[in-house]
Amino acid sequence: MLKSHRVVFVSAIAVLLLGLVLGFGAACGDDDGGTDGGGGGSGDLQDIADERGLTPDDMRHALQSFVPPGSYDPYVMIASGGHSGQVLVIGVPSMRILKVIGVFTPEPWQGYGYGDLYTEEILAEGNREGTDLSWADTHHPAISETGGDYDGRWAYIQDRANGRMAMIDLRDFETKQIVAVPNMQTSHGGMFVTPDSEYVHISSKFPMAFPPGSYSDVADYQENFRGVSSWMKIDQETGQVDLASSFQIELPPYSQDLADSGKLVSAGWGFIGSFNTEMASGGNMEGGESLEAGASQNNFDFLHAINWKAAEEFVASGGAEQLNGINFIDIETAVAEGLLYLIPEPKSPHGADVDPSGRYIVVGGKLDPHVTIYDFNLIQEAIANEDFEGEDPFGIPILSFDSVVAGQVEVGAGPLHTQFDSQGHGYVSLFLASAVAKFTLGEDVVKTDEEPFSLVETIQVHYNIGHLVTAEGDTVSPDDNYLVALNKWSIDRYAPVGPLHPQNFQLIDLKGGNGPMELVSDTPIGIGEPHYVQIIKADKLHGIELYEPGTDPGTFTASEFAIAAGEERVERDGSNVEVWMTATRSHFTPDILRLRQGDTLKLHITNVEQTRDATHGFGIADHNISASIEPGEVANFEFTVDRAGAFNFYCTEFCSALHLEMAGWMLVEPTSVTAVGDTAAAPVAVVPAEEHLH
Ligand code: RUQ
Ligand code: CUA
Repeated sequence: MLKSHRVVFVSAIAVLLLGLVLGFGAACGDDDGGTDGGGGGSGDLQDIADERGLTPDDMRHALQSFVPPGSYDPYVMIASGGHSGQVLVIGVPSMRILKVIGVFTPEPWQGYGYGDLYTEEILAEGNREGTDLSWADTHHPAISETGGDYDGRWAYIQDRANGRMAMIDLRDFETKQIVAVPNMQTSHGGMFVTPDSEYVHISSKFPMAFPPGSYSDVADYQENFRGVSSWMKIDQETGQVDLASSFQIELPPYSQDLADSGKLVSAGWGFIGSFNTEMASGGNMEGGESLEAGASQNNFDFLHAINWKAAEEFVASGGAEQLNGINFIDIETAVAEGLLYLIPEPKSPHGADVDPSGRYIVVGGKLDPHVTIYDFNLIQEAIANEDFEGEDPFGIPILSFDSVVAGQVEVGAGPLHTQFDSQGHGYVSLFLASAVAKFTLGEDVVKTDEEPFSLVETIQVHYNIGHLVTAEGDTVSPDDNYLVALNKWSIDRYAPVGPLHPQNFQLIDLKGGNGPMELVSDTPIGIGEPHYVQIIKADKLHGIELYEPGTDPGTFTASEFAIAAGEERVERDGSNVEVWMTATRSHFTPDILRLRQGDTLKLHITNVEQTRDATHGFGIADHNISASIEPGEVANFEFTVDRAGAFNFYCTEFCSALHLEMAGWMLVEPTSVTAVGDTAAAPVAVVPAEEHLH
């Protein structure tokens, strides 16, 4: 991939130079072109650059990120959509948004949560008892892996705000499952998958009052609040989570933070950072200090090291309890079984990232200018030698800091998250410095002649970077070409669109890991605040072009409600009306639905097309119903018509020349009509709907 990227790049440069020499493009007209600086009017490439005020660097950057019309990006980014509750799909290097996937928030274009039954069921599954959520704060997506490499089958994303997770099928890029994770109110650590997608991990952000469902004052934080680390079992056929085979490990009431999966040498382990080991709980108007101050006292918080493989065996042996439908291992048991250890991490840590070799775990310190790099082999030795510096208030052994640290690198102010290339480099985001710092890991993985554990170079970004990502950066074999900085603030980078500014994704060229890093492009993201993203090689994705005829997209199997053209029918049984409808360019059959006020309508619509992109929408006026019925798909609706009237329905996708004509009527006859002059409502005979229907 890297090679072909280089070939494309080199040939693009060649074309540019050729263009400059030959002045080609002159065929488009040899005039002076536009004088308004708008560009595009004139022939010679240098003229275009001059007119638009582009420097040679700008021109090179344009070529580095340009993907010609009709060509595909070599990479696809699966990005969190932040508090939009959605997931974004973005091409790299063009940074073109390909799709916004409806996940936790209803999405009308995709007909997600607007009457279509299977999507409404998915959204409803995410509601814990007594809740009715229609948003989420999506943070960290995880693409499924085989052998530690992305395999392009499924993606997972968690809801920071509500302790939930969702699964997206990367065949149709649609959400198939939302799980309200038991015993967890908020979430942060994860999502990450284990190297063969055995589990997808999610841990709590803030601890919750335990047992779940109980009340406790935060004055009793240490006694009554707990966090959890959840290992959600992935069904290898569907990619969905099987709650009954999943398990949780109880954690102390610290704020568990970013987390990552071990791989290769560290396979079978997971790592979760934390802050607020002070167990502060706020109270700044009650004579206490704010949470922020209380949680920043200690010089060290704890990286949690979890042996999930051993925990899995413990659960299989029947050792776990049950807590709200999930296998549950309490702290005491986890300690006794050697499943849980703590490792000191300096000053308000953030980020916990395992390098491609699986040996190094890199932690940033929000209030410390260093990244701290732990060695998994040393961690194993310290555990074997019981090299502990004590235990925390919950009896969890704390490994001695000096025995497990491989190195520290001073990288700059506010290090958060680290990504990797294949050359033994880490790239860490510096929130306070608004920069990305590149550093080296241990000598066993450094493939250059740079010093191990040293700062290589830094590049400025704009501004306040949170996460960053390299292509295939969470796998055992990252690529060395692209890095994207996910900046929280854009300040002055875009035309003002009011006081709420977009986030800014900046594409950086890594030059094969050999640097110097070069800023290539800015992309505004005006859809919530994305946190993490992953970038996968596009050729690992196998998105389908069409559904097989009559598919239920919820299960990817044949729908029992599918019909072929000519099989349309209407059946009435008392006040229950069931309609099997087809959609094709450019009509619905039937195109009149005759109902009586109070009827319950079950409507099944099959899109009988098998032409790529021939999607039909379905919207009914005044009913909050919007469906997207892709070729081959069957969509189902059920609702009671409680208002009389003649309601127009139509195809919401511009599908054909006669798309505007692709419409019909839902006629809901009143059950009673008040005649003019009547003083009281009197029932008036209406034509029985059956007579119309059959
Ligand atoms: S965490 S930057 Cu979820 Cu760093 Cu967002
Ligand atoms: Cu079908 Cu427009």
